[in-house]
Amino acid sequence: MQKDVSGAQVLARCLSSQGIKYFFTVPTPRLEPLIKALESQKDVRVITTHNETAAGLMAEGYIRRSRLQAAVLTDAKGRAISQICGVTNAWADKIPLVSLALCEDDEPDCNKSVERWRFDQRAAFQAVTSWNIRLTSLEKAPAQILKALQESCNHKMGPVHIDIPFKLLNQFILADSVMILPEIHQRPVEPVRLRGEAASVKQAAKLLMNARKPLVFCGGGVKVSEACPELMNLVETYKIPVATSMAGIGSVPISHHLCLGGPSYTSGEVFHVAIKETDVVLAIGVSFGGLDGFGLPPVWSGSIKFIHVDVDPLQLGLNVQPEVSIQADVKTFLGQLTAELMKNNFYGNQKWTSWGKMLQNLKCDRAARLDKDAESKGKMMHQAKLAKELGKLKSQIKDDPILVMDGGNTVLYLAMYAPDVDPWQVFYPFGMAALGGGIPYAIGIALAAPDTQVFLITGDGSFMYNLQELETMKRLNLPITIFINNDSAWNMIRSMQNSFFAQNFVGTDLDGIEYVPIARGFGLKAEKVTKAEDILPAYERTRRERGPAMIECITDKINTPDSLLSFALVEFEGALKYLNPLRFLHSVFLMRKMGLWRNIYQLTYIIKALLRINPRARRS
Ligand SMILES: Cc1ncc(C[n+]2csc(CCOP(=O)(O)OP(=O)(O)O)c2C)c(N)n1
Ligand SMILES: [Mg+2]
Repeated sequence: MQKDVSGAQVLARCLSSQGIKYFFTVPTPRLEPLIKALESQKDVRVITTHNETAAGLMAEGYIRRSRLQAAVLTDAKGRAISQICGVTNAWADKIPLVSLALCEDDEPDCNKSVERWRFDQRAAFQAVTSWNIRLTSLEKAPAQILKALQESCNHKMGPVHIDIPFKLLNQFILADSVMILPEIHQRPVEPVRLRGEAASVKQAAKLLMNARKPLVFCGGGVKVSEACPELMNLVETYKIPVATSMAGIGSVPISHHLCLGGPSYTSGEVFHVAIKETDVVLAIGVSFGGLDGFGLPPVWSGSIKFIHVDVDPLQLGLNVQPEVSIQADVKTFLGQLTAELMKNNFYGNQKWTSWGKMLQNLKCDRAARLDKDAESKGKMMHQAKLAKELGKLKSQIKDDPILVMDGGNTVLYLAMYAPDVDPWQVFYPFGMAALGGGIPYAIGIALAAPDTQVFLITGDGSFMYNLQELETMKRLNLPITIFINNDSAWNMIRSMQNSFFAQNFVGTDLDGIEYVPIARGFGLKAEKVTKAEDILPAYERTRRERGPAMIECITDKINTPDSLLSFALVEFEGALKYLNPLRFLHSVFLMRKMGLWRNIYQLTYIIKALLRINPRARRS
């Protein structure tokens, strides 16, 4: 009997029949049969890129927005390693990316001459995937692929890796000997509705009802669980102040009176005061990372009782030691909790209103100061002004553009000044906070939402990580506008050198780079602006026809977001107990260079947050 299907065809059919329709790759001769086979499948698109890291990030961006699974496909070894950066971002943010890479088997290897040791590729992916496998035979491949896809979308949700021995691609087998998987058109990423254990929910409700100053702290898990309405219902019914992690931004509108905003990096002292004074924190779908001060003293009060709810058991008890920990889907849990509170005829606590009011006053104080900063006049455009202007521009556009953020201070300024964003309209690699995802994310997201405009707002440093993909953007003619915040610096790092290292600037200036010719070199329309009022006309000129465009916005590198001082809090407070008094005096001596007022302002900020004192807020 004639063996009639190739390995490449078997694999392409399995993946496509299981709803994987987008593949992001860097082609190589060895991948050719698989790419050809994929392209012959119905509705499959293979997007070729210039770098495996970018390919991974594009696939991830596609999944983040479409909530459909997609794959990154690369050749082996160096090419596979290059995809790991994208896979790692997916792992940190629980994106069910399908990572595919060829691998060496005992095949004669074209790279053998340089292979001095056997590289265990699968092991390299192990740390950053929730599951991985090496295909063993074509007969078994369909079942193995199906298992991988199911593992990526279980309650833990995350990327999976499949190693494909190169020799399988060119083998032939009988079509009859391959299991035919039932055809599905798409593979949607859906939350797993896991119920919390009833006794623990009861315990959580009891703890919450007895709280003096409760706080809800929510993370990206709220969005993924589609639990924003339930969250809003809980905080509004019981008037509980709510803060979000960076990943949770948008779960509650920042302008809502009970919302304090993101963590300290974006909401400043209001967050510090809240996490020092609260006695019970209901932490939902959040993993307490470094950006959140780990949920631990000295940044958070040590006497907080935490109720921690997450669908992934590995997150529970990882940093904070919760009083009550519940493995559950956030939406399902919130339903259970509200039912339990109602069963107890609980309708809130009068004291919670004044607690919320005090925090709200702090928030308003800060908002007034931020507005003043944005209006401050200098020779160059203030970064706050740029962020505010871009927020305004975004809200003026009819079809609410999607916002992709990349950078350091650029992202902080945006989170502080941009208007409310829907959680599915804003994208950033929260878990790893890795620079450079902006351009690839924008591409993946634009492919997932072809009729929506995408705004990529990026720092100048971050823009340069993956700028080769401007070619991909142009080739696909995607409606992306890149706004570069050109402050000629790695400014988040430079700001630290400014504030804490006596302006000893080392390696953080990025002067003399002309971004407009770079973008035009790739065929993008591009303009440079130096004033906020020129942004809208430049945007309109570049948007006269479909396709990508870039607007380089020149800003003042001297500006520093005040909330960046939270870094100091995290680091200084942690270091205080080890502080050598002589070194401390030396630092004060060095700080004199920063100028008296700047010093006083920064010290007051730190002291206020440390001592939880804000007399103005307390007066109300
Ligand atoms: C991949 C990676 N490398 C380094 C860092 C550390 N880092 C955080 S912010 C920053 C500076 C970013 O500069 P830019 O993109 O110009 O944004 P800006 O801070 O100037 O707004 C750096 C180097 C990081 N987060 N990720
Ligand atoms: Mg910069």
